[in-house]
Amino acid sequence: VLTLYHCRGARSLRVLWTLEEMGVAYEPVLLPFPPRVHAKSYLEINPLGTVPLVIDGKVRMTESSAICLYLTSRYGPTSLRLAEDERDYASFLNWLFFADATLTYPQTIVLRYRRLEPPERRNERVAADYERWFLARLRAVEAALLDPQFLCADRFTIADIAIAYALHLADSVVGLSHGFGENVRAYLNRLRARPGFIKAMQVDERSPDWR
Ligand SMILES: N[C@@H](CCC(=O)N[C@@H](CS)C(=O)NCC(=O)O)C(=O)O
Repeated sequence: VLTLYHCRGARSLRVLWTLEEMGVAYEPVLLPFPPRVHAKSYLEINPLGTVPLVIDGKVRMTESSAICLYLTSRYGPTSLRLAEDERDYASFLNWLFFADATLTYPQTIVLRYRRLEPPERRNERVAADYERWFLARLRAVEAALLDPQFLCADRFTIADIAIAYALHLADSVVGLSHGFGENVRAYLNRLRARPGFIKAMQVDERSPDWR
């Protein structure tokens, strides 16, 4: 059975949510955050020290959006994925990559330099710069949701999971939801009401708390 290494609130929630939406069987391994400090033996399995890590037979993956894409092809067919000949396919791929590289990464800088570093290493100027950077990029999501309920193809897909996780992180961990527009706020609330998200959060809440 597929194994998912997860920490509370981490990007591995994207994978957890996808597994729950698809009804794929998995075994969660719930680690304290950051594992490289609080679960040192994890470095023997994943030298990067990061979550997610998915082990599925001979397959081993560490990038959250790529894992979601893998699951939809390996365990599909599923409406969570767009086929290459669908009209919004390019946009689907773009949101999937945008989610981590553009919307999640700057938040990790804010979190680190505002909260995680010891007080003498914190740097509010860096945190504020990256907060502004994140909120400026978020305008692309606000604009894309002006009309539709979902980001592509008028249906719920892993592009929504990837982006909604970044919004969930901003709201529940980093504390940046004051910058959300109305469309983004309503979208996140809608997606959080999905049974798949609720089930994923039940597993997430069993993970060690680090906040
Ligand atoms: N781009 C990767 C990033 C993975 C990553 O950095 N995960 C964070 C948690 S959200 C982590 O494990 N950090 C612990 C560390 O850096 O020691 C992804 O999308 O999965």
